[in-house]
Amino acid sequence: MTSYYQFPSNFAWGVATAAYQIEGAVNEGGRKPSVWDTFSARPGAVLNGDTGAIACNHYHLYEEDVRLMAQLGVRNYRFSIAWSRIVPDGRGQVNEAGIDFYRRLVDTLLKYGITPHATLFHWDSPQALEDRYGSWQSREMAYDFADYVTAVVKRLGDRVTHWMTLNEIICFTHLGYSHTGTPPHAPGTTVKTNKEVWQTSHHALLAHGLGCQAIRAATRRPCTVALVDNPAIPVPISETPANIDAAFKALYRLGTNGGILIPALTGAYTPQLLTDLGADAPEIRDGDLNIIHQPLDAFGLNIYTGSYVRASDSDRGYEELHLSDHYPRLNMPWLWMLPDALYWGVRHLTEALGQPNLPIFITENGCAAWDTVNAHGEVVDTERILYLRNYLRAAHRAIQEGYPLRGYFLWSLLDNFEWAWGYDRRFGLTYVDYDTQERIPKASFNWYAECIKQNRVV
Ligand code: GCO
Repeated sequence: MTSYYQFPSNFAWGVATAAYQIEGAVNEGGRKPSVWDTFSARPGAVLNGDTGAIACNHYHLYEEDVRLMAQLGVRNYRFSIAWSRIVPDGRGQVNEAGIDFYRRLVDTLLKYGITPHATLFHWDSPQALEDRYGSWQSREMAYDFADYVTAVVKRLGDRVTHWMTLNEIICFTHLGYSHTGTPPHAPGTTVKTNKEVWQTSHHALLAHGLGCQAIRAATRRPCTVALVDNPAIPVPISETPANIDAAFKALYRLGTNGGILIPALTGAYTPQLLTDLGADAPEIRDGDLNIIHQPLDAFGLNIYTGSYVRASDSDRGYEELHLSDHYPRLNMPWLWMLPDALYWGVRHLTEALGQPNLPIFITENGCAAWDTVNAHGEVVDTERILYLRNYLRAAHRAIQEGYPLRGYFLWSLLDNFEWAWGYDRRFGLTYVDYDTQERIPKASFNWYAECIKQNRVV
């Protein structure tokens, strides 16, 4: 019998989480507040007044959670390190108790044969730096980030060799500071001009570049360094040469790609973006683009959805197609079911950006479904299986066609604190009963375990 959708034997199967979304224990082990503690405490900022104060209590239950991963069969785990556990005031004194937590976690992972992939920043910046200079509004943030990275890599670089600098720059810059953006994101500061918004993402790019340099300078072992981004992914409405060409053009312009993905990978902002922004373009100092454009060992793509485009006679050469209210969605307003985005995301990086040898990891993919525990104590999340199966088939296609897709981290191991949506939206393979902290593997957990076991989409 033929086995369909078989993956290469060295394909890296994994799951992903982030510190503030799962750890809880916000006042323990010397941790000080992050902007997300402050933001979520503000009435009306987060749905139902939820905060990450307890979350999945992973800080205490990490051993149980690593056992869950072992049961799932993943050999790779992407998690994030909380800056304010390591350097509670944002700069200065290193808190060794914070390091110890991640050392315990990493050692447990290694004991179970699971490779740790650490993200150094997943949105929870120290409140102290928000108070001092407005976090990403200041260029100083990039330098403080690099010092924090040095502190981490010096201490954990003997056992962690896969590093990711920043997660999804657009979310903690444009969605955090934009005067037009909704929903609000931490820290909820509304700056006055679009130029100031673009300045925050420019500072984040600078932090990425300085962070890469800091990792390479501090590591004691050979390691890999990556950036994790969630670019807007143009998907040709049909695969004609003209529509494919339109999608390649759109990659440089859609969303904020031209000022985040493109400079990170090519060393230059999309020129037309800067022209269009005019006086709203960020200040880019001499040498910044060289710092930002660091050689990378891998690139992490978070892909949940995409945008359909087709060829057009306009100056841009493409047209973005509107999705109607009837287009299938999972349980988030932005979560359009668009599996081909995964294939196109990989292909765009390789082809449109001309990086044939850059290993690509899907660092997040997953969905919120409408999970409930049934009378038998089960969560039968068939919508999630439908979603994942189709996205993994698109991943398979990319590999079949020779694109360098090396691994996949499903978001997420557990239901968790979904930012401004609090605990209302569940993205986990494992259901979390927040009253008891009981973990209940969903049907999708068993489905994914079988995919990993058979090394194919089942
Ligand atoms: C991200 C987010 C995750 C979200 C997930 C679902 O990196 O996009 O960081 O933290 O929980 O994307 O919205």
